[in-house]
Amino acid sequence: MLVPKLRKLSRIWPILLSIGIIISLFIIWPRSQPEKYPRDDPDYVSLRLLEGQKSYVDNRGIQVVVGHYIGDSVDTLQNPNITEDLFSDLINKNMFNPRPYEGKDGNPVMIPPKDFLLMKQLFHINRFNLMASDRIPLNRTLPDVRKKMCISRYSGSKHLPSTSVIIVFHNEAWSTLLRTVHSVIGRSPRHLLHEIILVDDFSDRDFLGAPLDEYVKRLEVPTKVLRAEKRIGLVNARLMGAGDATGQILTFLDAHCECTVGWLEPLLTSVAEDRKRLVSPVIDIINDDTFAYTRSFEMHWGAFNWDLHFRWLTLGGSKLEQRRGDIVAPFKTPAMAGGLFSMDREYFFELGGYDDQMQIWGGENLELSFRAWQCGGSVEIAPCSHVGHLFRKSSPYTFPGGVGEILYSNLARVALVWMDEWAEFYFKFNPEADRVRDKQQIRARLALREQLQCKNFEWYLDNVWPQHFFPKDDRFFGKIIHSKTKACLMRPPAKGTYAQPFGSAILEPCFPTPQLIQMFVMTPEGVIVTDESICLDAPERDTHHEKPKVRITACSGQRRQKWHYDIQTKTMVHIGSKMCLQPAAKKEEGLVISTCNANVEQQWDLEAVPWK
Ligand code: UD2
Ligand code: MN
Repeated sequence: MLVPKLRKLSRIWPILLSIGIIISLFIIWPRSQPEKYPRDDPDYVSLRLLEGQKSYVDNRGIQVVVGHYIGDSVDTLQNPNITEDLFSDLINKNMFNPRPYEGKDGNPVMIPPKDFLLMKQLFHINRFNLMASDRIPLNRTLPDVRKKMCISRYSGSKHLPSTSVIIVFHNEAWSTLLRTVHSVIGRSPRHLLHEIILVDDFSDRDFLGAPLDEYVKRLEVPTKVLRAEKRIGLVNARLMGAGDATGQILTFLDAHCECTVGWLEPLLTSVAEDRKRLVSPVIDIINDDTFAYTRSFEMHWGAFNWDLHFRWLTLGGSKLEQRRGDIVAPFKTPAMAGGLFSMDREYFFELGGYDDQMQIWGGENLELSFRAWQCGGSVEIAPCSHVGHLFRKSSPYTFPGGVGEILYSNLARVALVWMDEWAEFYFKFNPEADRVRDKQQIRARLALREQLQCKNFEWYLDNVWPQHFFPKDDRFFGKIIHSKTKACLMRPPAKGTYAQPFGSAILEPCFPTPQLIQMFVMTPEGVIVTDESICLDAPERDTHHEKPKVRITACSGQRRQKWHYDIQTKTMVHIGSKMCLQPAAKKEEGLVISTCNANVEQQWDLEAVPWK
């Protein structure tokens, strides 16, 4: 009975298989294509790579803003390909199985089509391609991505203080965790490594227990594993590591990084020159799908948006001019991404360590950045130091108590302790944070601020981030309303999951309660800016169009983004072209500038909205 059936099958299975392969190739092949490695243009950033992450790229492709999106926690039922049993079986297995040349020089890993199903199932565990990671040796080679000048600049760094490297982790994969460790050992001068401290934040994977303890004993740099007795979150795990460390400098890394040659010397040099500096490397991108290594922009600094989410912004205008002379010198940044930095150990504690009331994930990077700046320290990026980090689209682990509750509580603490009037702005437009505001016990942190005699947030904005796009008493904040139609100027709404706030400026009916997407700041310099550092922009000369289009794009500081509001005529004059803002003939075409004519079409009302 079975035999003829099998025979029949044996005739059609090659056909089925080839169809399967062809379909899979179509789905997966384009994603596994090697990224064009930017050898020629050192400041090229692979925009395609960033696409899946929260990334905003303006039409000229200069500005890239990457943020982290937190997804839900591990939920096996969401993935139809995987059963509870299979999942619990898979997560405890260490399937590390390196092949000598896989991922070499930071190249992408190619998974053979026969493994695609398992690959997808494994992806779910850590929210990155675990199968790819498990095929790459722990000591894979990476390109030297530094500018040439960096090599001579740091060649004399023999007498630097040494560092304790602290890596905290919760349920990290074996291959990514140990590739981090081996890249530290393999690419740092031995005498600069005091020790490596791994802090296990209550992981439950078998292989992260005794096998890890055994493994680290064999390493040539003293390495220990500290273990939390309950889930304590990354802030308390880092505090645990820092408390145990004995090196003069602390260097923190996430548990899925790869350091490139020469990464450590610039960080230690900068801290050695001034013990009150917190110094981050340039964070390159390890692709979550292929593990390809891509060099990232050096000319980005860190800041944050109106929702207090960390953002990379392009270093523009005068800031860039100042750097012309010495493009590899470390530069000051308003905030750091959080995971990768060096600082003096004693200064870390003098400055108040971390806010130990912050749970699990989020907020600590801004808290530490504000505290450093406001209390007499500084935050820098050393462009000669490059470390790769595996950016994921969602978080793989649980957030006990709920993602929202945890993240908003952490951010509420940041705002309440450090941001003065701007805390009110944050709470006003972030009801989720407002809801947890009163639960925060912050007395100890306010006492710290007092004791360290820290400066206020206005000082921070004025001096550390003068290009900021937050409201302030010297500028307009509110709605820009078309007088005739009573419609509100609005930035283009986000399309799908990943916001793309560039495009045409549009006019829509005003929301009854003020919403951030209809709020604009107009600075004394005449820049009309909104959240995410995007500006109202029009060409100074456009010989092709009688009524050139007005766009919303990355702020550039250029004259094409300067406006003047005439209270008498109620017109919004574009300074570069001397033309006036008005709606386009067709609504879907948004806004244009046109010869000023005192027509009611060109009249606008600026309706201030109280923000504090
Ligand atoms: C970024 C930072 C990260 C941290 C975070 C905000 C970079 C590259 N990464 O998010 O360091 O500042 O923003 O909080 O700048 N972990 C624990 N216990 C937990 C949760 C996480 O030990 O309960 C570990 C985790 O295993 C990892 C590190 O903390 O090694 C950072 O977590 P992440 O990689 O999920 O954060 P990431 O890179 O999205
Ligand atoms: Mn990370």
